[in-house]
Amino acid sequence: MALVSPNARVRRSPYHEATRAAGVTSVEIYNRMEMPTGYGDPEAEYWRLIEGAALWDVACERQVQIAGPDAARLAQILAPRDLARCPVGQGRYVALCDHEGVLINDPVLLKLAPDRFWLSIADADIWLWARAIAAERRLDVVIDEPDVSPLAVQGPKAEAVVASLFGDWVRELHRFAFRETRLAGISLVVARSGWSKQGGFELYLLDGSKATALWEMVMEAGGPFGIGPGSPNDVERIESGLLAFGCDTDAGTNPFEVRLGRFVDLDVPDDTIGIAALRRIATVGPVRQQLGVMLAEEAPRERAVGRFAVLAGGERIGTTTELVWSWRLQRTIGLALVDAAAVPGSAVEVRLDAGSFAGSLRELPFL
Ligand code: THG
Repeated sequence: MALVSPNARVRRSPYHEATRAAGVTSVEIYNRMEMPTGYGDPEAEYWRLIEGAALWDVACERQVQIAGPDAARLAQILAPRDLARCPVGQGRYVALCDHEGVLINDPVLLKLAPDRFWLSIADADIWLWARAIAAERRLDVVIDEPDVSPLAVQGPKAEAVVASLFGDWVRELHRFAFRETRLAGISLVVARSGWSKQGGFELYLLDGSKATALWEMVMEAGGPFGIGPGSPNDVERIESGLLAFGCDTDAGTNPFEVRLGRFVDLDVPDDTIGIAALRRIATVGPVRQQLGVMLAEEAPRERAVGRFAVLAGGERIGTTTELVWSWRLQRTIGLALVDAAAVPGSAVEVRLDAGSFAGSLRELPFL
């Protein structure tokens, strides 16, 4: 197993011992923390997510906590989505943008109290941004990273697993709704969320020293449902059209290009960062769009992470961002950022290291 050299800049997840014991074989670095990415059998891990229940260490989804009298104001300044009617106990998927309307993160925002929010962030330093904006606008808030470590239970059987631990009330939670509770003395937040379209929950552990205990309790409760270890799954997320910030986006991507327009409210207050730029882009239309790409049947099973040219009629129209082999579709599929004029269904050519392959553009999601 390739190991990351230990150093204080790359943090270990509090679930480290549990995932080691479960046989983790690879990790990536996300928010400067190790995130498990595999346990040695990608296909079994995929089918567990599609048909059963999977347990993911996603402690790297760190929480940027905004607390204090101006917390709600700062949240609205940072997020171009109307938060005025967001109730306590509800999360919202938000497209954080810079002043030019460029996407800088796509966190789940959780409203814990009228004056306390978490931004459950994707891979980028948002505490830095939030503190700078708060200081420049002279807001009365405290911004820090609390000891909170999400553990995801995903898959069609996740609800049964989580209900067996916490009770049937979890079945009533709508997407991104959450509740603070305890499990055998462990404080946590239970939320209906997770980076898959197979359904599931996230348990935000509020005390990292209890990580192994929590992992083991979920594994035990999940035993009858065939639960097993897994990790955020590239194949499922591409089939389902979920965005991977930093993978599908670059330093110029705006939310409209990557299908996040439905999470942007153009009528938020004028002091929301990026809103003027977003209104302009919404008027003239984005220049690129995210579409699926499916390689022809003859193309090899490919996993290609990175930007490979996509051509139509010999002209370069954009790049792929990630290609994977889909076990359900039995094709190599992927995501691409292409000219806004490109049409789903049309033929393209994708230039990979292994050669040039024919394919077609597809509407997202694939499934
Ligand atoms: N859970 C938590 N934090 C996270 C993630 C998570 N932080 C990083 C990253 N994932 C954030 N990105 C996403 C991307 C998509 C979704 C959730 C988090 C998602 N999207 C659905 C969609 O786009 O169809 C639903 C959105 C909606 O209907 O509001 O679920 O996974 N804690």
